[in-house]
Amino acid sequence: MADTEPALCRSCGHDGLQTFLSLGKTPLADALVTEEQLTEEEAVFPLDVAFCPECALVQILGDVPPEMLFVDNYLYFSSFSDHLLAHSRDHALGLIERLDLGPDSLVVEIASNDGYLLRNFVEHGIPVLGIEPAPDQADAAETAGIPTRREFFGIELARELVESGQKADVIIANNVMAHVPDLNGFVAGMAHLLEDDGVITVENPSVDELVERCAFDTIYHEHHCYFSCLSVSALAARHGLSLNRVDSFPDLHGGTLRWSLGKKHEPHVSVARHVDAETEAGVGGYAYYEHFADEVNRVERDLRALLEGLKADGATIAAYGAAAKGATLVNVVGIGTDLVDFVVDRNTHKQGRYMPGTHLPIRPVEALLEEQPDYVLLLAWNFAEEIRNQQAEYERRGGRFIVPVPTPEVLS
Ligand code: DWN
Repeated sequence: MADTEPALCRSCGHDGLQTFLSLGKTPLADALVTEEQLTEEEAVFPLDVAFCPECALVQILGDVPPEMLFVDNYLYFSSFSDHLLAHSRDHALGLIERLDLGPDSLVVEIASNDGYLLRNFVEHGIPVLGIEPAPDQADAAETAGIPTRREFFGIELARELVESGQKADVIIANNVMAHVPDLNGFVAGMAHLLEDDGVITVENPSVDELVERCAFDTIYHEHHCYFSCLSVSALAARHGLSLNRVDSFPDLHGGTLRWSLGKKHEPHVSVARHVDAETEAGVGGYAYYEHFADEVNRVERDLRALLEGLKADGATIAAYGAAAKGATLVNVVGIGTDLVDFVVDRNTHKQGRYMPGTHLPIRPVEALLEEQPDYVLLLAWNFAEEIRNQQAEYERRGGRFIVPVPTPEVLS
């Protein structure tokens, strides 16, 4: 997009987008740096967030090529969170029971990662198809017995699958619809691939939770969109799909909604409940977002002051979770090795690398007990309970965790 042309809404094409937050130019959140790359210049891209007054979609401006985001060195594996695995299992078992799925059904997951969710359907003898362009994750899925197409999903792949005789009874799209540059092609593809009485479930963190928790760190280049029931409903209707159910998971990824879509208009009472709540809160209007930047500046200021104060008092500080959100936080706030000595992460693919931008070294979680830093900044704050349970010994020895949002604070 040339600088002079107005950005168009990713959903409805409206040309009057209203920018309400600029996080500057930041490196790609999942582009963890190897030792050899430390001296190389990292690609940085603007991170500006806008609201569409026509369809209420919140979105970032500008696109980064998907291959840069999800193929070259994509290190996110879903199976490193017990909480997410349990959530996914509940989701699968609920669908199997509610839709009476069996050996004649087909369940398709878009962005199936390492098979973390589809494995539950395979265990029940239900045919599945994973769609995952990241090679290492696709390898892990196929090793787990999940047939996987290694490409990005869109209307073209949907047409190819239908022409080969495959239509889906269930399409699952968790943490992916927010990630696609061609949003309408993606939704049109799901509608085309879906059986007439089929169900699509889409999960993403909700934009109102992002604003209420000041979770600006969940804004990064792979997250093109930040959805509400209002914007999902408008997007779905454009492709002949009805928003038929909304389920809420406040403790997943900082507040996730699951939207169930179908070709039949059969709205559950949860739809009106959530839409009315969003309307009442003002999620469909610019005023809801216009002071968000001030809140972000407050968190940046207070977090930096907290860390600098602890360091001035001679404390040692580490961090937990080489998360994409952690990359946004350390780069926007400016948290380098002057404040934080290292980051720990359970994902073995991330260990030995460095955070993008500020180059915090990433180590195995055992380093917390080896080094016993005085404080640990929870970059993966969305898994605070799971991590604190896992690191009980660190806290028993006197270590303290810090959460960065909605207000930076040392946990007791
Ligand atoms: O959209 C996305 C969100 C939903 O998940 C993906 N594109 C990328 C990812 O974002 P993230 O990297 O911020 O997500 P997580 O899952 O919050 O990252 C947690 C990090 O913490 C992972 O690197 C795994 C790690 N972890 C750990 O080391 N020990 C996680 C848990 C639960 C643990 O016990």
